[in-house]
Amino acid sequence: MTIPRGAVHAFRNFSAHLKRLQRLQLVATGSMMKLPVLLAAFLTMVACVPNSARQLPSRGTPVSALTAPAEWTLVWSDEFDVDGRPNPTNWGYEAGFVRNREEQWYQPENAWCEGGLLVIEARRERKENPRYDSTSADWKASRRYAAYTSASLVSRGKQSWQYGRFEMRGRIDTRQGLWPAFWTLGVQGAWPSNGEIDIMEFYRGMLLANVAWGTDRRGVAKWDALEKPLTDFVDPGWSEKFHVWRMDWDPEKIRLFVDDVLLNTTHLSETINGDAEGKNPFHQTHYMILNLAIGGANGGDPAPTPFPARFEVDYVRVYQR
Ligand SMILES: [Ca+2]
Repeated sequence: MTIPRGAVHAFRNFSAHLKRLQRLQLVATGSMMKLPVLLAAFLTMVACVPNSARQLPSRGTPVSALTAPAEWTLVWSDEFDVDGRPNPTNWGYEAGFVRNREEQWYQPENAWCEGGLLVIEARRERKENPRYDSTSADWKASRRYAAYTSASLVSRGKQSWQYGRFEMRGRIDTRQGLWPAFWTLGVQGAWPSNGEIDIMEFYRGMLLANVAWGTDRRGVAKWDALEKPLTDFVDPGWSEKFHVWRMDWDPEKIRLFVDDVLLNTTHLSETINGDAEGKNPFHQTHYMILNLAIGGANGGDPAPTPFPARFEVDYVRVYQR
């Protein structure tokens, strides 16, 4: 239990008051009567401390105590400090087979909070596809089973932000077949005309720091792509460590960093969709996705890799100026 700061102040104030009374000889010093009187008075004063000062979280760091970088104000964060289900105010879930012909079946039970971290766990386990149809041309229906399960958390409809600093501290499993990501999509428009920003993405030995927007062909993106091989970091222990991925996004540009190393800069003067509408998808709010995909179009073959695999997230924070 934490003693509320307000209660400490109250006790100090009460002690000072008691000393004044003693000086006036209105309270007999050394009297056994003093203790219950003192306790009763103290408890009365504690009861008067405002609720806001008393109900500090029992664990974790209150948002107000986080140190915002100079010129930035913290506007939202999830510290994942409460064990159990991820906060439903912030996160919903993708379900089943979703994109890129990936191997995993997404389900909420592969994500939870534990010890201050969000854990997304990919497992090698068979899951029957309730949409299975052997005659279907759609890969999401033609597969009878998924050979893996995992989770994808989405802040769509819950938390979305336009411009600012987006920051994620996490640890990613970089073994073969794994494809973790922390990325954003614009709230309006069909992909890719809604705009995609890959703040953290990893597959086949590389970090990706990509921005994508629409072209004159439906479902075809224009990419400002950057690949950063992990070997560039010259650290054999890189994957065992936590790292900080960051986006600084303003009306002129998007800059993507890992551990303060700038990976990619995209100028928003160039990110006009090539479709008839010609919108710029980076002048709208974007929601966030945290997921651990397996295999599929880019992840590589997961077959030789022992499972489970985890993507752990210490926090996601959004700052604005
Ligand atoms: Ca945390």
